[in-house]
Amino acid sequence: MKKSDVVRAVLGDRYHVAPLHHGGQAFAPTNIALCKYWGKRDQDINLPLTSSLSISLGNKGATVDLRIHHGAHDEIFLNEYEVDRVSPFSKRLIEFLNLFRHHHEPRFSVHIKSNVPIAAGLASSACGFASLIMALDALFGWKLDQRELSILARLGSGSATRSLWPGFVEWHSGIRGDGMDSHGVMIEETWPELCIGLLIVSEKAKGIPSREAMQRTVTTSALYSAWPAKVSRDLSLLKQAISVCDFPLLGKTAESNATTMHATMLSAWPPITYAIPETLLAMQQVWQLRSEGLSLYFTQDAGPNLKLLFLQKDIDTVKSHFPQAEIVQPFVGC
Ligand code: 2P0
Repeated sequence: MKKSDVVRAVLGDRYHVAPLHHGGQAFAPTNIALCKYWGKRDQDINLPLTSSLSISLGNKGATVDLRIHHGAHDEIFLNEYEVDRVSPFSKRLIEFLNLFRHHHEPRFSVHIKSNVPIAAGLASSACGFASLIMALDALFGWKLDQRELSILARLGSGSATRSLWPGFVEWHSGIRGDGMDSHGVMIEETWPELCIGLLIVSEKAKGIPSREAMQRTVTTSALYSAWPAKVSRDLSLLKQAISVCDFPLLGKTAESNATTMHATMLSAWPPITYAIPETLLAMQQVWQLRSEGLSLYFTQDAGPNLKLLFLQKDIDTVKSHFPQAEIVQPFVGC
C-alpha cells in the first residue's frame, strides 16, 4: 500500500479537484503519549504495531497558514523565517503536499507558527502534520471528518494521528493493510485538575530521528517482544485511571510505559538513548520528591526533555522544585 493509494481511498472523487479557496488556516495541538507508539507494522503508511494513548496540550501546538503561491517553487516559513527548500524539514513537508496535487501544482506558500520547541521530543511533527492536513481540507473544501483527517495526518507522521482532537485520544492500531481502521478516537472524559510540566533540559535537535530509532528497536532489541503485552496492559490501566480520575494510577502507568520504551531502545544495537545527564538528574529528583510524598510522575519521548505529570493542588510545590518548567493545563481554557 502506498501513501497515494490511501489518499485516493479517503478522498474518492474529491481527489485532484481544484482548490475551492486561495488559502486555508488551521491550528492543531501537540500531544504527549501516556502510552507510547513505538514500532510500525507498515513503514510506508505509518501503521503502528500497537495502539497508543495521548493527551493534547491545549493551545500548545502549530498553526498553519496555507496559501496558493504563484512563484516557481513552494515557499515554507517557520516562525516567520524562510526554511531552505532542500532541508530535510522542507523535503518532508513538500513530499506530503505532493500527495494532494498533480505535478507540484498548485504551488503553496506555507507559514507555520509553532509554540513548541522543534525536534526536542515535544511532538512538533504531530501538530505540524495535523494542522497541515486541516489547512489543506479548508483550502480544497473537501469537508473531511475527523477520522479521515486523522488517517491522512498519519501519512505525514504517526503521532499526528492523535493531534486532531483536544484532551485524551486513543490511536487504534487497526489490523487492516490499508490502514482505514488505524486512526484516533477521542476519549470523552475530561480532567481539569491534570497538569503537565514541560521540563526542557535541552533544545538541541535530537541525534537520531525517532523513525529510525523505532525501526532499529523493532529489529534488534531482545526486549521488544515484551512491548505489545505491556502496551495492552497499560492502555487498559490508563483508561481505568481516566474514567475514575485515579491520578497515582495514571502517573505510575505513564511513567512505567515511558521507561519501558526507553529500555527497549537502550537494548537495541547499536544502542540508543535520548537521555543526557540532565535528564537523569531530573528523573532522580522526581523519584526523590515522590519518596517524600509528592504525587509527581514523568514521561519522556524521543528527546532528552521530560514532561512532568501532577495535579493542580501541587502546582506551587512543583514550581518551587522545577522553576524552569512550563506548566500546561490541558483542560483549562479550551
Ligand atoms: C509517541 N513518539 O507515541 C512516540 C513516543 C516518540 C516517542 O510518535 O515515523 O514522529 O513520523 O510515524 O510520530 C515520534 O514518532 O514517527 C513518536 P513517524 P513520529 O508519541
